[in-house]
Amino acid sequence: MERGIIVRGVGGFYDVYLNGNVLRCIPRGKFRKEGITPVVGDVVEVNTRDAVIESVLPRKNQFKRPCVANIDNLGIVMSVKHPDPDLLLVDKLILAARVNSVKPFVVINKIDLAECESEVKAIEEEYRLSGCPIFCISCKDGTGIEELKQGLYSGITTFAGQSGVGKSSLINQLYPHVSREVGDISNKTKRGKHTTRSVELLILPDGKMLVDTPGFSALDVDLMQPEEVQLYYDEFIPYAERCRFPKCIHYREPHCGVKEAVQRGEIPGQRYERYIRIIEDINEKRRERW
Ligand SMILES: Nc1nc2c(ncn2[C@@H]2O[C@H](COP(=O)(O)OP(=O)(O)OP(=O)(O)O)[C@@H](O)[C@H]2O)c(=O)[nH]1
Ligand SMILES: [Zn+2]
Repeated sequence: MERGIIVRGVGGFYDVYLNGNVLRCIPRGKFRKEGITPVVGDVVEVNTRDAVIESVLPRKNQFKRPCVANIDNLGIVMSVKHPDPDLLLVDKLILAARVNSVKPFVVINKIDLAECESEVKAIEEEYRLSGCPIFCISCKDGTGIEELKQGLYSGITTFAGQSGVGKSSLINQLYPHVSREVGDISNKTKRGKHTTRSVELLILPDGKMLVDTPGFSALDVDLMQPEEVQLYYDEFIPYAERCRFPKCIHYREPHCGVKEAVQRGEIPGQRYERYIRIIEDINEKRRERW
């Protein structure tokens, strides 16, 4: 029995990556009765003699679109411009990642379009204390791609972000072996983007893995408790102990160490303001539900 990872499903078969090779396997018959459906990213035990998947190990996390399990890292991609960065979405994706035990990192793409260095610096500054590694790249001229490759954590990485920021371009840069579809939005829709191709794990030469289809949902954030959100903001940690109230969520409470740090400019003000927006959005959604 050997342990491997499912990298793709092909009409009832599963390709399992084990010992540096890919073996096409069939799932054990009893899976269907037991209601077990293996998915891409699953860690499985394989009887290599018969190429049969004997068991699926418990999942660390699982996502629907694309349907993958056991994501380790999330690359949150934005572009300097075209489109302008949606920092609220970036913040929500950081949260959604951390809630699901996924390590987030930030990718600022299209730096070739920046008119001056300070344009990129200003975006970087927003996330400097967030605990997320930051990579500044251009998929157009290749700047920063090598650093990103080196800096990629081990395990399975997926990319998410607004439409048009360059997620597919980045996957092509990191895994140039197969050409994938990159283009303007209208072109992709015309050809029925992502409807025919199912999700796959791409194995990089050093064994790190990429999900070939971008996507990750920030929706989970709406279901969080407002008190819980602050736990995922690394920038609050050094100041929260100065709050007068032990349950301070750094919102309307007086004598708040975090708000004082924002006022002194020690925590990026806009990142804090977006935190408040997230709290208020959650409160709003809760009111709608009750
Ligand atoms: N100038 C510039 N353009 C880029 C860069 N990276 C990607 N693009 C262009 O941006 C457009 C969108 O790129 P995609 O890779 O399709 O973006 P995406 O995030 O996968 O988009 P969706 O599939 O809609 O989510 C394409 O026209 C790319 O050629 C870059 O670094 N610089
Ligand atoms: Zn506080």
